[in-house]
Amino acid sequence: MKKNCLITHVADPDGAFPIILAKLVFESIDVFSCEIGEVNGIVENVLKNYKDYDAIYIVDLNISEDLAKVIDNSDEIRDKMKVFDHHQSNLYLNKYSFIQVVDSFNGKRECGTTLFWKYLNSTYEQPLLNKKCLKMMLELVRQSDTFDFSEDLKDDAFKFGRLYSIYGRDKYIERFYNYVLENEDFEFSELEKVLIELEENKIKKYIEEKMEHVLFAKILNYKVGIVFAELHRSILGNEMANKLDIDIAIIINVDRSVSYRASKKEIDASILASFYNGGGHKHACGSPVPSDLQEKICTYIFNNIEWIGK
Ligand SMILES: [Mn+2]
Repeated sequence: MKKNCLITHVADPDGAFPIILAKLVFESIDVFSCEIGEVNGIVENVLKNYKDYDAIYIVDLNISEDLAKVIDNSDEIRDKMKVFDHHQSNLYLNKYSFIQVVDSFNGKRECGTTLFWKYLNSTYEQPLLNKKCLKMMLELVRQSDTFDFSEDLKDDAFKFGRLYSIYGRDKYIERFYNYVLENEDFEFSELEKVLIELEENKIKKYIEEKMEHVLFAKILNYKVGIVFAELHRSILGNEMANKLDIDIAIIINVDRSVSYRASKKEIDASILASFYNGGGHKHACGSPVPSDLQEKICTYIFNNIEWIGK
């Protein structure tokens, strides 16, 4: 029997839930989790072994147009590829038959997980996909990923997102995969409620501290606030965009990438992200950091530095 392949990202629950869904449906699955900047490289590697796979799914990420063209030129590879993405800046890739970019459907915003669920549910007979607890968790992921909140679920959506950092990615996936197998309704456990409260206090402190270190500048005529942070980038970005007198909040994670957040209607932060080789949504997007950034910082701090191998 052949395997399936799933390529998704490590950033948030919208990259984790596709793995849970795939585990519920497929017996054998190879999972590749990556950063935005790594997608094309990972896909190119996977394609070297495409004959091993029945299907190759890419969820909540997209590939470059050059790579899309390569795939489109091979009937054999194209038939195996399926891309599910909800990022507006990738809508133009819909011209490729194997790429599906949907921002919203019937007035409801989609996320990578919901698009993948719809595909799996309409293609495979797997009753687990329709369990009440799973549908509730998918809705919580969708709301926190798209900020398309409903009054009754907004709090729970935030709380469910907190569990991603509390458990850590692997444990989070394990916990909610097992949860679907063992439960009908979704409910936070008593322990989770306590942990969420502790985590929320910790995040509040972290955000307050970061807000004191914002640098103000202009880039491409946008008034920006820049901060260095590795954690809670979405919450921090929204806090900055809403509370500071800026057009775009920029959060640099030296290890990973740059995040952009905006809240004003007339501001499209993805223009700035695209200018620096990234992309995403109008109000939430990202771009890669230069690969030699950390070396450059070290050289700037330590003018006598000499590099030695590992
Ligand atoms: Mn997403």
